[in-house]
Amino acid sequence: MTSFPISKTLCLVATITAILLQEVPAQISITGSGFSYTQDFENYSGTNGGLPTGWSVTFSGAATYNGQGNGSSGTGGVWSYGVPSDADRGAGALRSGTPGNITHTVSFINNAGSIITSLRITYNFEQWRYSNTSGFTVSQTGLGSANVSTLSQNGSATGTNGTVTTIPKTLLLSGLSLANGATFSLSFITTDVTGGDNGIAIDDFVLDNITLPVELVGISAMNENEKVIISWQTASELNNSHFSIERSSDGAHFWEIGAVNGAGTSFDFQDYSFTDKNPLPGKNYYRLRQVDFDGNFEFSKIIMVEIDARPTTKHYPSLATDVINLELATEIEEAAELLIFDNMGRLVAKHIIEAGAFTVQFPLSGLQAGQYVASLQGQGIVENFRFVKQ
Ligand SMILES: [Ca+2]
Ligand SMILES: [Ca+2]
Repeated sequence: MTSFPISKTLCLVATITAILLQEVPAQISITGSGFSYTQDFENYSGTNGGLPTGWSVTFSGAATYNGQGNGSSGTGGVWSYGVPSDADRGAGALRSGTPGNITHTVSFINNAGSIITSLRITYNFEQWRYSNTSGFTVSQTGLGSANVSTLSQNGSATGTNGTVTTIPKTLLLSGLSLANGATFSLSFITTDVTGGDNGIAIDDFVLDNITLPVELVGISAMNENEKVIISWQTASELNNSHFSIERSSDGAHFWEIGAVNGAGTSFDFQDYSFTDKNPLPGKNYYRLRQVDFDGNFEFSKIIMVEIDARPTTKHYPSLATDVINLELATEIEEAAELLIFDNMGRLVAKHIIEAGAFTVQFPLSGLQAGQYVASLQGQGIVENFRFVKQ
């Protein structure tokens, strides 16, 4: 009997996982309210990868890079437009033939440490070759409902082959709420209604006028001789009417104890301080309420300063006959003394106030009619008041 070896066919199924590494375009980092970005494209080669950092280009058709030129060529694709031998370049495109839509995009990231509430975009639309209607349609991502359509240019410029026509475009976007860490981009999409040869370019792109809301960079409070000095600083301000200083004894219920004018709108550091001359014994919680001109407000964080719980006394009557009553604000922790001096400054009576006392009554027997000064003295306590014995 012939035996046939069992042939095992091992099918190695190779699963190939294609990992598509999608390149995230580098973003231009907005670092603060004084930030501005200018791009003149003077070093732009018009070749693949030659755009400045933060810029990218995409094609709806075939990618075509034509290098540098003055607009005399009707070849579709990306161009670094400029007059030969002139250093001035612009990032351009000519929508003709296979490239289809050519889109230049610039991307930014908010690293200002605060939300951005407004910014300005400026650029020059340049026409380098003209045969019919073409232009840039400008769109944005990441800026919410901000309308950037006025940055679009539908090609009414008529410059050709280096006799460039420039149309300055500018747009201030306000009312933004661009979070720290958020990104946004602007895209310049070439449009060509009838397919003629139209060369257009972006040049002298500027992003500036970054405004942040009132940006508190520090708040502190210190006890100086039983007064509390509250200090704070802002890095920038937008429409800042004033700061209201609020105090609380429990950290929950706050009352206004004063106000300090704001700087309005400022891009410089501003220093502020406020002195609470009558802090509460014990814990004092403070916060700032920053109020805009339109009434919108925002609270700072809460800070706490502790003041020694020294007794402040209530005493009555000031026209006394038999007794003086003392009410301490809090129970005293250690025994104190009440010294009574006559009009000549002579010590005429001394009473001990036991630790734990809250209300005390002192007899005035033995004192003649006249004016006296009572001095409450104990650990950390010195408090004088006058009274008259009738
Ligand atoms: Ca330029
Ligand atoms: Ca130019």
